[in-house]
Amino acid sequence: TMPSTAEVRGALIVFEGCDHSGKTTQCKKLVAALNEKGIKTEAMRFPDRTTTIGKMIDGYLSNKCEIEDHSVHLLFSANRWEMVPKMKSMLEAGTTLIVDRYAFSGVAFTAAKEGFDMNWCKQPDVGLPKPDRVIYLTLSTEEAAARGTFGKERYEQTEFQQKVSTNFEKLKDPTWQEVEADKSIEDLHREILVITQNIIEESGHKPLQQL
Ligand code: DGP
Repeated sequence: TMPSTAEVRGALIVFEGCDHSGKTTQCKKLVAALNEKGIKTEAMRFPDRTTTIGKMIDGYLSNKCEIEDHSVHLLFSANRWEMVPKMKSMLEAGTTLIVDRYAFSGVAFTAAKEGFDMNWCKQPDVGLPKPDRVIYLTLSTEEAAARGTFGKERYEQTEFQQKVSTNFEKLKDPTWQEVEADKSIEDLHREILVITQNIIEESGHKPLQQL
């Protein structure tokens, strides 16, 4: 029978950052490039709008329905928890996961709302697999403005996004790596590819930690 665990586990790499920083584009290019190099890699994104919980979140984000702020915070967290068995089994089987947003977005976005305390916001995600590295994409204010206007989804407003950025700054720890995203898609991709290959090599023999 096939062994269910690889000798070397996959790395858990999360992308966070403000809107228009290019997270989604970079995640896609990175997954393709790593697989091409023979490093087994899969993409994940949160919120995952395909599940039952994800569909509720999608309705909320697209302003089709209202959900009380605490309640929706717990739904976003539940949407991450429901993926944990899949994440763990993939990592154990040696697959690296590239994740577009994670618990840090959860804290940064909800704590940007009136009356929310960062510590309260962190609690539902305590115990989730801890990323080996968070790649935090940053944009200068000028470049962010140059990248155009926001869409129609909830949270897509400049003032709110500024509060979110301030919150991300408070969440940084030594596992975060800040990468300036004010450059071409290809230049940024090359930089990220070098960084992630190092993380994958370093992480394989270390146990997975928890948030
Ligand atoms: P995206 O599909 O990456 O565009 O993300 C959808 C929006 O939801 C985006 O504005 C960020 C926000 N978001 C992501 N995760 C969470 C979360 O856990 N809690 C809250 N309140 N917002 C989140």
